[in-house]
Amino acid sequence: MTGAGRTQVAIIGGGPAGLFLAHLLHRAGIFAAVLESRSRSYVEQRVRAGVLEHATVAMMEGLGIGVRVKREGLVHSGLCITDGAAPFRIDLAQRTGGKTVTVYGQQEAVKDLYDAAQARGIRIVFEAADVRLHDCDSSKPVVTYAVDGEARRLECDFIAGCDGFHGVSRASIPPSLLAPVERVYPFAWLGILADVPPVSGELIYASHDNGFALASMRSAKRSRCYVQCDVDDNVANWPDARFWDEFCVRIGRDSPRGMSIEKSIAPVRSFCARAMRHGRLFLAGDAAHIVPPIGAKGLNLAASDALILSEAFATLYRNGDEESLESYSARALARVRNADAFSRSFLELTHWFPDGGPSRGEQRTALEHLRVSEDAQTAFAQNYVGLPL
Ligand code: RFL
Ligand code: PHB
Repeated sequence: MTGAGRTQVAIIGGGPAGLFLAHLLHRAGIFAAVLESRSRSYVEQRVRAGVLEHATVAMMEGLGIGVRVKREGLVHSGLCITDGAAPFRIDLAQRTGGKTVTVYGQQEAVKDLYDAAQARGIRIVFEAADVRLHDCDSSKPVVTYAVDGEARRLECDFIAGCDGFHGVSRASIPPSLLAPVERVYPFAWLGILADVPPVSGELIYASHDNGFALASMRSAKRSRCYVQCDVDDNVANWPDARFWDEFCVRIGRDSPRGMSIEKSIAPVRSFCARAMRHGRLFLAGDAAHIVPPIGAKGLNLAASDALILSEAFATLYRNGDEESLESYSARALARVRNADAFSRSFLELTHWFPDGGPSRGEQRTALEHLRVSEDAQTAFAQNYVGLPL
């Protein structure tokens, strides 16, 4: 075995969770190395999240990587919900004492995190193949991997598993501890990206007899739009013309249309590990939990996990106190459960359920309640902009 190395925290995965953690640790003077299985350009081009909570933007600014998100991000102080006929607006800022969200593509945030990591000399290994975790429950964990066919070994004090839902880290937590709670919904989201101006300056969430639709954006010239589709549907069944027709029916108005530059189907699921730690391995982000995308919480939870974990490591390295490491799972999971409950109730308000879910009548009643009740709008807005860290 060649290429041995050592660091304090070995971070597996260079998505938002791993990159935020690497920067937070760097700021705390803790050495970390990130092992990412893909190339940098692949990760930077993966179309994912779009909505950043105010606390996530504040974290980026605090880390000195907030210049572009402040300049190019679109600040949203409200959003629209419609049942296709009677749209209403929820004023996020008014109901939360001035808080807003920022629409800024995940790829852009990831680009900013990589650029700053490079400038700060944070170690990132791209295209790390065959990443394996060893001895996580000992005092000397090790990660092995290969680059260009050459085997390497990284010794460390701790491993942070930030490798997303399909990564390898979670498998190192014994099933009896992990004991995840999982729910797979009987539908998926078909999303497209198109270089046409968004149909509205604010996001529109539509609950229609045909199913859910969401009008979002990435800039004043680029739209990001979704429709609920069957769980086993295929993008080949959705030529652009069909997509736009159905999208317009569901949101209840006409929209600028254009050729899609990306089109993909993502399942809607909820998954939550009961424990995010085993010995010296800590999970963060999608590696430990997935929430339905409607609440726009996944990337924000990845950022808050990274913050809570970095604080625990900083306390340990500063004064040897392990208590905050022990409370990491509980602190992080409290936020996740809240985000999952919010996303699930928003899902039940807006999606067509083939069976076992709320009826249209129940959804209409709940939508009407949200339309007229100030308390319901305040609770919704507080959850949407994100609870304090
Ligand atoms: P990621 O982003 O999946 O990154 C994990 C990284 O680990 C790498 N990896 C490995 N590296 C080394 N060895 C291995 N064996 C590895 N296996 C994997 C991967 O290549 C990758 O680079 O997880 P992370 O960092 O936890 O970040 C989570 C977020 O990406 C995710 O929660 C969000 O995208 C969810 N999400 C949204 N979140 C929001 O906060 N706001 C939104 O508006 C929002 N919209 C969305 C979303 C997710 C969606 N989909 C695709 C389900 C909209 C959609 C449609
Ligand atoms: C997105 O723009 O990708 C997006 C926006 C709002 C959501 C989910 C996804 O609730």
